[in-house]
Amino acid sequence: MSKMENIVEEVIAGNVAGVAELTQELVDEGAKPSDIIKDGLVAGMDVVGGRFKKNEMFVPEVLIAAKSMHAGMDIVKPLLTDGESSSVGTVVIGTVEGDLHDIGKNLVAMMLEGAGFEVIDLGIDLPADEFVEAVKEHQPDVVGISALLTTTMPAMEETIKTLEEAGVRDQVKIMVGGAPVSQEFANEIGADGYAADGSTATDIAREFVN
Ligand code: B1M
Repeated sequence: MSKMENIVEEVIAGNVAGVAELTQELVDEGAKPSDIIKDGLVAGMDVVGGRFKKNEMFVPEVLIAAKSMHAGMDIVKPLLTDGESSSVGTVVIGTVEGDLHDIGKNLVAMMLEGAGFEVIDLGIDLPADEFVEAVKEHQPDVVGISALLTTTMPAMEETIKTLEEAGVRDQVKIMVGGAPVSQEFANEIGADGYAADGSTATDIAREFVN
């Protein structure tokens, strides 16, 4: 097995020290940082995403896999040259106003990072205006909105309306998700996409930027 294939396996296993060590070895051997990201770290998280979707891996394992992926990213990111961006696109993500749930949203953010996106996580309990400010500041490709309460679902629609009123709605694709959210609801409020889990969220975000 090559060192690159080893990185994939160690990311899946969530071996933080192992991923860091292998990444450093590949760097020392002259491997391209962008190749290490694409063929090692992101490839590993792709497998993790697929297994999570099929219930073959669970939340704690995904979190530790993401941590190991970050250990490698920390080594290679500073080495990327100007023309060698690691980012396939930018996603601004957050949980709507009145809602404090962030475990699922964090997981989605990590999966997106694992897929090579730059993720700006705005946090929780976000007034619609904060999404608008973030779109103006970061010019993302995708805005991700999460809600876990039936009572905060209307804030998703409010957020989309506020983005429209601010004149920035058409600059971005909007993805919504969270346990009570459905494709039907996403259509109703004018979102561009709905994802039931982090792996689907990365697939949709990839479609958005391609
Ligand atoms: Co709350 N809570 N909670 N809670 N909580 C639920 C959601 C609830 C279903 C529990 C229940 O009653 N059975 C219920 C909601 C009922 C409803 O609205 N129909 C509920 C309630 C009522 C409340 C309070 C009102 C309780 C109270 O105080 N009386 C209160 C509200 C606080 C507030 O937000 N204002 C409250 C508080 C809390 C805690 C703070 C204690 C804690 C949150 C801690 C935190 O997030 N940091 C908490 C928790 C942990 C839960 C449960 C147990 C677990 C949620 C979770 O993290 N799931 C939850 C019951 C349950 O779901 N079994 C519950 C794991 C996570 C990986 O899944 O978040 O679904 P999930 O995310 C998934 C997908 O939904 C999707 O991908 C993720 C990964 O697969 N996804 C996206 C999520 N966001 C996405 C965004 C995307 C795409 C996909 O694109 C942008």
